This record gives sequence, C-alpha cells and structure tokens, in this order.
Amino acid sequence: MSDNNRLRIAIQKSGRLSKDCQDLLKQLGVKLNLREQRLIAHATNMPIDVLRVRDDDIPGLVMDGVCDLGIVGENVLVESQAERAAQSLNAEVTKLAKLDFGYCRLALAWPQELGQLPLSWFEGKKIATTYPEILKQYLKNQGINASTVLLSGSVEVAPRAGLADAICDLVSTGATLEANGLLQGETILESNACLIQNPSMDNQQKQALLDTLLPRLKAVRQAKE
Ligand code: PRT
Ligand code: ZN
Repeated sequence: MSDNNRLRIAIQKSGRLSKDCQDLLKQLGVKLNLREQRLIAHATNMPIDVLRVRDDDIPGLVMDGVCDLGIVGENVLVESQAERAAQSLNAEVTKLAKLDFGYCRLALAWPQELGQLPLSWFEGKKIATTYPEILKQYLKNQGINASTVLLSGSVEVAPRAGLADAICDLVSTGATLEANGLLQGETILESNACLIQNPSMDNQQKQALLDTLLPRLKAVRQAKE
C-alpha cells in the first residue's frame, strides 16, 4: 500500500532530462536505489518516492495530485496546460523553480532554399509540430491562419516528406535543422526544465520535508553561479 505521507516526485524515466534530474535529487541529499525497470524508486534516507515516467505524463500526474512534485520541460508543461484547459480539465500547478538544465527553444523552421521569410508567408500553410496548442496560440496572436499537423517524432523530415510546408520544433544546437536543410526562424517559446508542485498538497509532513528541500535547491543553484 502506498504511504500518503511520502512525498512523490515524478521525473523522466529515460531521455534528455533523466540524468540531470537524478543528479539534482542526489545534490539535494535524496538517496535513491534506481533499478532500471522500476516505475517507483523509494528514497532510503527520507520519505520520498520517485516515479519514473515519460515526460509527457508528468504535468498531468502533478495536476491530478498523483504526484506532489514533478520535473519537466516548460515546453511540455505549457502544451499540456493548454491541452487540458481546452478539455476543461484542471491545469493548475505551482512553478517552484526554473532549473539550470534542459534549455531549448521552440522555433519555426522552413526549407532553407526559401531563404528568409516574413511571418505572413505562413498564411494558409501547413506546419508540422509536436506542440500544436502552443503553436495555435502563437499563430492566433500573430493573426496568421495556418493549419497544424501533429507529429510526435521526426518533425524535421515533414517538409521533405511532403507532409507540411514548415515545422515548429525544439532546437538546441541547431544541428538537426541544418542536417535536414531547414532554416531557423522565429522563436515561439524558450524553455528550461522546471520544478512544479500540485497546488493543493495538503499534508504537514510533506510540506515540512519540502521546506527542507527548497533551501537546499537554492544553495545548489547558488553554488553553480
Ligand atoms: O520518452 P519521453 O517522452 O520521456 O521523452 P521525449 O523523447 O519526449 O523527450 P526528450 O528526452 O527528447 O526531451 C525531453 C525534454 O528535453 C524536452 O521536452 C525539452 O524540454 C528538453 N530538450 C532540450 C530537448 C532538446 N533540448 C532537444 N534538442 N528536447 C528535444 N530536443 C530534440 C528536438 O526535438 C530535435 O529533434 O533534439 C533535436 C534538436 O536538437 P539540436 O541540438 O540538433 O538542435
Ligand atoms: Zn515525451
């Protein structure tokens, strides 16, 4: 049976944020016995359980109160909040800290043979993305009518494959865009990993533990500056 007094933290199981999340928990003094296939890892020195899941599931787990805390990219958080709001589901979280890893930007890109393009070029075009809600909101704010094509991977091949005219995807070094003959345009969102909390966590023991962890997090971040 699960112990309701244990603080539950959701992190990415395997991917770009996993190692940094595990390192951060270690720096906060959380001792974990991470066995590869386990969904839940119990801390051995404090009442903390770490759930290792796909990053896309993290905002929902925190919003629904299944987990008290989560570490996730702001890109995934903002998309998930917009998606849930559209379905009239609770989309509230408290952002406790912006973390110093997972930086990337969500940007528009198009075939480089088209050269520099004004935003008005996108009118009536098809844009492939994994982040349709963020993109739709951006296009609406800019007064552009374009359609979105949802792809959960390999977004960068969409123009070449004839699936879309352009893309809106995450970029860090720009190497993927370059390798696919795409030119980077407008940045729609800048993103870092962040620590989020369920706003209705109502448990004194968990709160007391969180109150000891947050100053440690601050100290870890200051030590890096
Ligand atoms: O399996 P799961 O669903 O958990 O993982 P995932 O495959 O959805 O995510 P993952 O592990 O790739 O990324 C997790 C998070 O890392 C993202 O949500 C971002 O917050 C952050 N992040 C930081 C990035 C990048 N940098 C990044 N460069 N996520 C993805 N990319 C991809 C991008 O989509 C593109 O394909 O890397 C490619 C571009 O990189 P560059 O360096 O060539 O520009
Ligand atoms: Zn994912």
